[in-house]
Amino acid sequence: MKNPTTLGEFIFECQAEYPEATGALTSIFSSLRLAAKIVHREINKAGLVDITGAAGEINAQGEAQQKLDVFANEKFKAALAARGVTCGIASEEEDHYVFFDEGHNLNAEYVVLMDPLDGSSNIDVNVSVGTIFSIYRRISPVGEPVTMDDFLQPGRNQVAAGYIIYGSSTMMVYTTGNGVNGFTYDPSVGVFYLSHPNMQTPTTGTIYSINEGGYERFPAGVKQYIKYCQENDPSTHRPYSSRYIGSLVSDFHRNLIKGGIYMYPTSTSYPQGKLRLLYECNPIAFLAEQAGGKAIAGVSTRILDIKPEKLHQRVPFLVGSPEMIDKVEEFLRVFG
Ligand code: P6P
Repeated sequence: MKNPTTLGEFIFECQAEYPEATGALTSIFSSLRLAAKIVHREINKAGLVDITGAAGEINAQGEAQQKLDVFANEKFKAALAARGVTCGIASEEEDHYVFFDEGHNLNAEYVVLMDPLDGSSNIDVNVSVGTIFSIYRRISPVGEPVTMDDFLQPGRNQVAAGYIIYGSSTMMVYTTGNGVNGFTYDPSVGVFYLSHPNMQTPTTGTIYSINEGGYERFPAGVKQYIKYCQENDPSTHRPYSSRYIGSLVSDFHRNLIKGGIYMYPTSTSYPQGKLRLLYECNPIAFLAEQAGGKAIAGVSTRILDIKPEKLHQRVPFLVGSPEMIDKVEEFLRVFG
């Protein structure tokens, strides 16, 4: 087999197709790649907390042990600030957006939104977690401080989006609007290799992912769809399989490859939904659509068309194989 393509080579080859490209996006991906390697290393020794010290304690080296989501946020923020191509970030770990006001970032044209470690509560039980990122061109004038409008853009404006999944292997999966590609990390050489070129999700599937413990609190249409998934009908390969890890990136990644649907609807506990529009739903929806899937918040409500109003806004989220999304949308249209 010829030498596998590395993430760096792939990004460089993609940039070469755009003579006008400045290399700024390439540099952002280089930052994300570096931070991903650092977080990968820290997560993979999390099981040794009693040696390295739990979050908030002083570890054997006399360093304050950070919660891993705080650690991840700091590493991604520092890596993005260091290259002079990002003028600001928004993060689940930051109440407000962060303006990179050092000189070399003032003329940067991109903003990055991220969930630095989604599902981090799963780390203590050794379940895979992920980093989710979303990249936009700023709309405020270059050279001036970023504004909230730079971050409150509809998801269809995204320049790029992706996730890093820290699972049985660490992978980066991303899109720049020309399909979805997956790269698997080889920690022995510190390189991400192209392992999943041009990822396309199956048009339908037999996996549904939802926290069924909330069943009584779901909208009627979601309840009806869950019952539909559970009915015995071999001609449509039902009953489907229920698979729910409790880690969005992991559930989405499995469904992206095998086909399936992930749902986090409104409920009495989360009347607006639980997941965050800007740095969870929009990037995952961009990936889903680029891989042939769909992502909606409800009937005739495409995630990528929602105009955000707040930085940490929550929305209902249904994402996955297009025929499965169409079916649950039909139930929502009929039953509400
Ligand atoms: P619940 C993790 O906290 C997360 O944001 C997603 O990664 C995951 O799919 C969901 O929430 C799990 O939420 O309410 O089912 O525990």
